[in-house]
Amino acid sequence: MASEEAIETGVEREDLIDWPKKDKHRFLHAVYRVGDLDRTIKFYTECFGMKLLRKRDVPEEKYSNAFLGFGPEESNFAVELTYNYGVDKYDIGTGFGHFAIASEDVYKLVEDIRSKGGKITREPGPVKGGSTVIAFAQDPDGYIFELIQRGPTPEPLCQVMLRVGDLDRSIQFYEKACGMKLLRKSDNAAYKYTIAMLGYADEYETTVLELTYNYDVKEYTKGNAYAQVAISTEDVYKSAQAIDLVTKELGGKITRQPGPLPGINTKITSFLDPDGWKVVLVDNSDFLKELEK
Ligand SMILES: N[C@@H](CCC(=O)N[C@@H](CS)C(=O)NCC(=O)O)C(=O)O
Repeated sequence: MASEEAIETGVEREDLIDWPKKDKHRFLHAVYRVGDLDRTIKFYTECFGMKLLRKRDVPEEKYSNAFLGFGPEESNFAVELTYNYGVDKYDIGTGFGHFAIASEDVYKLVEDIRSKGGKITREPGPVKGGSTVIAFAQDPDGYIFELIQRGPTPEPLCQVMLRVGDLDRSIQFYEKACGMKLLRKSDNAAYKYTIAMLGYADEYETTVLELTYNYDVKEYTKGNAYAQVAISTEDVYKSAQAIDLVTKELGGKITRQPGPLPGINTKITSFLDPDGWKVVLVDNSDFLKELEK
């Protein structure tokens, strides 16, 4: 009897370990806080060419959201801005890196941003130690947007960059907990950093998570501005069990047990990665229903 139980548990465990790779995932949106929703909507639509996709006000909880991006949320990544009533300033911390926008002409984009009063913090030109043309713009709350020159793409909102203290541990975590693929890892010894691109498809076609390790830097501050990235799943319950196993091996923890959100009924689960970066998994069909409303 005891051995039968052990075999059954072993099978279940194998099934859970395999689940994140079998699950159907997609990056849905990055969630962060801003001090003035209209100011950011104006900046992103005028300077970056994003579209305002939807807005909602939740007065019971004293916050509003605005979703912006380059295409419909059914197929494209979006930013979910959160405005908390009465809070006009946040601390971005040192760990959050940037969001990125791909453009066919970064020089022209920079000119346009400048002419609309936007702030450029790094002039366009080849990335240090490489050839890709990049620039950095800063939004009204201080969030950095890397502008990356590349050919036409179905997903211009192409990266969320976060800094981590142990790159291999993070790669393993996102592979095992979220079923991501390591798309590229590149070391830039001259500038003392290594990056890893993780995601679900080609980095030029979809949004990816870019993790940066700066040599010898193990910890960063998180501030209170950037919140999380949301990823779709077919089964929040099974995902949470799988993630729980991974956190026992690599660190991190489940912060919200799987289940429907009060009021909107969308099933979610959320967790922290080993560096404390938050991820929320959202039931895919509930999410699509939410968009229909
Ligand atoms: N120390 C940097 C390491 C990452 C990094 O340097 N990334 C490249 C882009 S992949 C960059 O920002 N280069 C700056 C430049 O070329 O001016 C950080 O933590 O942001």
